[in-house]
Amino acid sequence: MHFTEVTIGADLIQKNEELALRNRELLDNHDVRAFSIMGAIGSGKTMLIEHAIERLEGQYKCAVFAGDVIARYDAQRFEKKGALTVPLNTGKECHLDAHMVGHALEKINLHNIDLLFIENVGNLICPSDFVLGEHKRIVVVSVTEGDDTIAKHPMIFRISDAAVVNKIDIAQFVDADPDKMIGDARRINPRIEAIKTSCKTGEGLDAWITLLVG
Ligand SMILES: Nc1nc2c(ncn2[C@@H]2O[C@H](COP(=O)(O)OP(=O)(O)O)[C@@H](O)[C@H]2O)c(=O)[nH]1
Ligand SMILES: [Mg+2]
Repeated sequence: MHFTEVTIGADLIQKNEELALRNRELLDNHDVRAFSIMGAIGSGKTMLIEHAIERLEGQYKCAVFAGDVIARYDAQRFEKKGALTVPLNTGKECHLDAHMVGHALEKINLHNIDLLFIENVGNLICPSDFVLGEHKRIVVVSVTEGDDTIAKHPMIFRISDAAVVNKIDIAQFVDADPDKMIGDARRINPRIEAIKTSCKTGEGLDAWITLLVG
């Protein structure tokens, strides 16, 4: 039997990287700093961005690309906070890619923006391979996913610049050790900035803001 092998993945990822470079150039030309916010479903990505918009109001003009299977729910939350928002429906796709982000960039006036948050689809696997043109890749997990969740998903922590362990206010109720999670992230990626936060009590939110604009 004769096989012709086709490697689709590598082509796709290379094409994505080219488009991401274009996005990055566009952002740099307009002095816009972009954050990719990745992480599990329900880990607190949207809420962390909401806090950032609130705390940075008056100092930085923020925009958000709300990426989700159905994006309007988070998009409405960001709009309520006064941020320029573009919902990005991914349908069956489990991650954003540079092509989608490129189109979203065409929809906004970059002259009016200082910071751009790109909330990715909630999961710890698919977004790893797809750079978007962002300046900083941030992965969010919460204690409710189990304190072994970082050890079980090393790849996304390897490629991220920062990790946020959120919902520390309820760690004791789910038998999770946030310090173990921080330790796992640093073991997997010694260069990672790792912080603990609670969007409910406000603990760690100063560090969250420093991580963004410090
Ligand atoms: N107790 C607690 N709940 C939180 C915290 N952060 C977010 N939540 C809740 O977790 C749920 C999911 O948050 P959301 O920001 O929508 O998560 P996303 O899916 O990652 O965007 C919401 O009900 C939030 O109120 C936190 O620090 N502590
Ligand atoms: Mg969300």
